[in-house]
Amino acid sequence: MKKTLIALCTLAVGGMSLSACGGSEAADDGSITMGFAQVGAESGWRTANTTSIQDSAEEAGIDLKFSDAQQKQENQIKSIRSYIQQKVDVIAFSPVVETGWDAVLQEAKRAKIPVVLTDRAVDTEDTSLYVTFIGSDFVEEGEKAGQWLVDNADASDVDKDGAVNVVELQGTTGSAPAIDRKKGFEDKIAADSTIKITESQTGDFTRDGGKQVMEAFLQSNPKIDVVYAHNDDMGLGAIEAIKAAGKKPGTDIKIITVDAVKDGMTALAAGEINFIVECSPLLGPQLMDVAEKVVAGEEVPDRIVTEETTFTPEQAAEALPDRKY
Ligand code: GYE
Repeated sequence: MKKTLIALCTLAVGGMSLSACGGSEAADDGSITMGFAQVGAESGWRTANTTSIQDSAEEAGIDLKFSDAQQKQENQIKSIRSYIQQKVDVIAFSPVVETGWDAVLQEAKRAKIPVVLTDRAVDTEDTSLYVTFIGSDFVEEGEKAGQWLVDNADASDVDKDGAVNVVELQGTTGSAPAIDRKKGFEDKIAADSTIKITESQTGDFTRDGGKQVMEAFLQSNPKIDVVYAHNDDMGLGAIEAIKAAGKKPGTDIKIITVDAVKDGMTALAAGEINFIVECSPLLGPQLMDVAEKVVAGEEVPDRIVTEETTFTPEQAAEALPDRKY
């Protein structure tokens, strides 16, 4: 399905720039201004994502206004409002949580500024509020993690008591990747009745959050066979907690994570993580390409899915020398 876009055309009259279609206004030199409202700097993934966006904007000659919301929705809303006031040509953002965006997106729509979602989705009935969503299929990522466990459950049950006890470190509560990675994982492990999620709490996608939640899990659970962390950073925090409890990560307790950033891949190659589902943060080039098309009034697909793979320890060791992030 394609969305037809209204061309955002500009007219230069007597040295002034007027917007012929109302709303957004390209600079006189024809260059594009993008306002980007980033989630924060919570993880290695996010840092790589920010670098990708900044580098690709520079390469494309797009003037980027960038803000870091420190994982707070109200900060992202403020940034988006300020981009509307500044009459940028296009707004892009990675919504920290799924719900609560309709009002500000209506304001952007009224100002005729197109909005591109990157990385995370919003939950709204009105899909006319954004042009397209560029990012991963998080349900599929959760499914890949769950399928690996179903296929390797025997090896994960270190006590051989017939039960595979999984603790889950969830991403930010209410965020698309936390909701979808949980769902995909649960759907797959349902095929094996010996696998049970015994604990599930948010570590907010941070290393410190993962460490603290894992410390609490270790204290209250005598038998943990598997950690499923919604990102590498929380898995890396869990590794610290497991070591501090005198156990061997990857051996005494199996660890499955999502992302495949360099630190995660290093721990995987060293056998401290057992399996990583890749989630690519390199969304910058696609975003700039889409922004150029949207501002030019061209059609773009309403969903652009990122291609990604999975890694075992051997595959991580092979991929690491060329890993850029
Ligand atoms: O997996 C995590 C980050 O939204 C896909 O956010 C992104 C997630 C990523 O903090 O590391």
